[in-house]
Amino acid sequence: MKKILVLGSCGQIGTELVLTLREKFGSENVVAADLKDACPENLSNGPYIQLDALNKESVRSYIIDQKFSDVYLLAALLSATAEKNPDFAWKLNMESLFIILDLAKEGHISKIFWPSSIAVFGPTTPRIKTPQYTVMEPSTVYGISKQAGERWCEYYFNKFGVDVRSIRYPGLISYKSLPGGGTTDYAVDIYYKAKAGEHFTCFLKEDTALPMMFMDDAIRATIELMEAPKEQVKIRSSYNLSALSFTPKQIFETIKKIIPSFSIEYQPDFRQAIADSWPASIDDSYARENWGWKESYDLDKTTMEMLNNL
Ligand code: NAD
Ligand code: AKB
Repeated sequence: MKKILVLGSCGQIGTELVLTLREKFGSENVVAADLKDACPENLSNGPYIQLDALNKESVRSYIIDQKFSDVYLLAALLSATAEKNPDFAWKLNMESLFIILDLAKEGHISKIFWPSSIAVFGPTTPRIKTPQYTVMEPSTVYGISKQAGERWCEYYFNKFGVDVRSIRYPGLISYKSLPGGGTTDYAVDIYYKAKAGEHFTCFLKEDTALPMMFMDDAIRATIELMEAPKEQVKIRSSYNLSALSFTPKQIFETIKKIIPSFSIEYQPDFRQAIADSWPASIDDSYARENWGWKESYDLDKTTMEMLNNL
């Protein structure tokens, strides 16, 4: 029987991942863990523990004691927040990963999921249909930490046989939990404003295309990758994964078809430079070929889900 720990469980991805894993593997077998002292209401259908991913002794003793088979490590600072606190972003994003990789190397964990991001790419990367293997010169501290993390994951797999699996998520769109300080957050905020009948001020220019994905697709991809037979997981750095690519103007027009009075203005801030350094679209043919990935939400379907559920 699986026993799963989701560390960094109270954020945008963790909230939905924990709920889906609990449906699949049983609530009592999926422990949510986060810095937050109290379990949020929406995760109260199963076990919760306050755990600091940087507290090496606590994380080690808890994982060794509880004998987890799978660990999903989600604690991190995202792109926009990381630029404001680069030293701490590097510390959190790297040290938490080493604690978990070392536990797996010592045989205390069977399988790790660690998310990477389209932020591993940089201004010198081909922007359209960015290939799996290409120039990678990230210009943000977040992207540098994700690229280094990918290299270490592959190293631990090759040298020590650690079964670590990873996806380069695009920007994720969801309604159950707010995003945590990224450059793609505008594509969630815009739905909140539209639904509230308010004007939206976008922090990116109208023609800035970025890769995106609805959360249900991202959660399904994550679990499909984790459940894939080991021999099908041929990439141990991180898989490119794609579903949508759109600009602020395109998402606005999709919403306006449903809410004709919705209005927008564009006031780019420091996040514009981050977005400009990232791909506009992603080639994810390895994920499709290796473990059968296929998205099911396009932009119109995503918009319907967001507006119906917010
Ligand atoms: P988030 O900011 O919404 O959530 C992160 C969670 O980690 C929060 O609940 C926070 O309290 C917790 N946390 C922070 N420091 C911690 C610590 N020291 N110990 C324990 N918990 C801690 O982030 P998210 O959007 O859910 O992202 C999760 C992972 O996925 C991150 O690694 C992120 O880089 C990656 N990712 C996210 C996206 C996206 O669009 N959401 C895209 C690409 C990659
Ligand atoms: C961010 O914008 O920082 C994240 C990501 C794409 O990694 N959503």
